[in-house]
Amino acid sequence: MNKLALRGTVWVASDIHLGEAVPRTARAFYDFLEQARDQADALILCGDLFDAWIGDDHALRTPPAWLAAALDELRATARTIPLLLARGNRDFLMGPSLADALGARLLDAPVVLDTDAGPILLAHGDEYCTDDLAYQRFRRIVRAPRVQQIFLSLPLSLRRAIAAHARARSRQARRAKPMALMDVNAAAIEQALRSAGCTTLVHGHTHRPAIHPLTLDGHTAQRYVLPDWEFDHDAPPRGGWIEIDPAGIRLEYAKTLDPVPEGASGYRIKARPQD
Ligand code: LP5
Ligand code: MN
Repeated sequence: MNKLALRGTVWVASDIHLGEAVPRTARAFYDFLEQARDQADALILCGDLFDAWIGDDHALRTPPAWLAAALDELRATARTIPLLLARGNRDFLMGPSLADALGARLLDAPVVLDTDAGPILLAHGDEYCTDDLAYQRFRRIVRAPRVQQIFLSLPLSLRRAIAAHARARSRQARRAKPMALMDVNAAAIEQALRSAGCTTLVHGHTHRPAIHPLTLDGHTAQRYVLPDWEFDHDAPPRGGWIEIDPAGIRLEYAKTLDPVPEGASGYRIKARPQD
């Protein structure tokens, strides 16, 4: 099991799903990044930062405007505090070229974080949806190094078409799946915590933010689920993160500001003392 020591205040977010059709989500996320630079000692983005990632080359050679803006914001953050990127089921193809271009560090999750709030198992979370056999089969295929090597060797246009097809198939498959099937499996969670020697798990992916107490071999444990970010389509808007520091672990949600400060998204992620 990978381990990483991170001292001080660590913020963790996931499932922002940045893409060209979510400008308000991007704006709120950039507010979040600005505040992370002010208030955190390190930031971990724990998967599905991007709605789909088809290889570092397209991003670094000719990024579309939305992606160039996102890369600038991420680069500015990595210049200020350590920025760690873990992969999700949409952006598992993020690679070292992207990390290097951002000044960020790829984080090979699941990972045990040694923090001031104690040891924490951190994962994107899709690996724990073990009841979803079709997804786990898909995951095994697309995580295979040879499959990725072939995919990344394809022309960009073909990669875009395959990703669009996979997205369409996934949307269609999800409509036929019961919600419970697309959640984490309790036994998988217990096994993961037991193997990691942890009683705290932080993950995203399910878009079901919550703090779940559980009992693990007679000990109390907690499972924190990170919020997804959506400020463009659904109401009410949603976003949030986990804050880890010597005082413990807190699940924080984006708060809508009224009145909206000039030039801001209207969703001050965390009220500063002067707000
Ligand atoms: O992503 P989301 O939220 O819709 O649902 C996920 C699971 N689906 C996925 C698939 C992704 O959305 C696909 C987009 C990836 C883009 C980048 C990579 C492109 C290809 C890379 C090749 C190396 O993750 C969904 C879960 C759900 O979470 C809840 O946990 O249920 O799983 C599925 O829907 C899987 C389906 O059951 C089967 C999907 C078949 C897709 C066939 C694609 C063929 C092309 C693959 C090329 C190798
Ligand atoms: Mn996900």
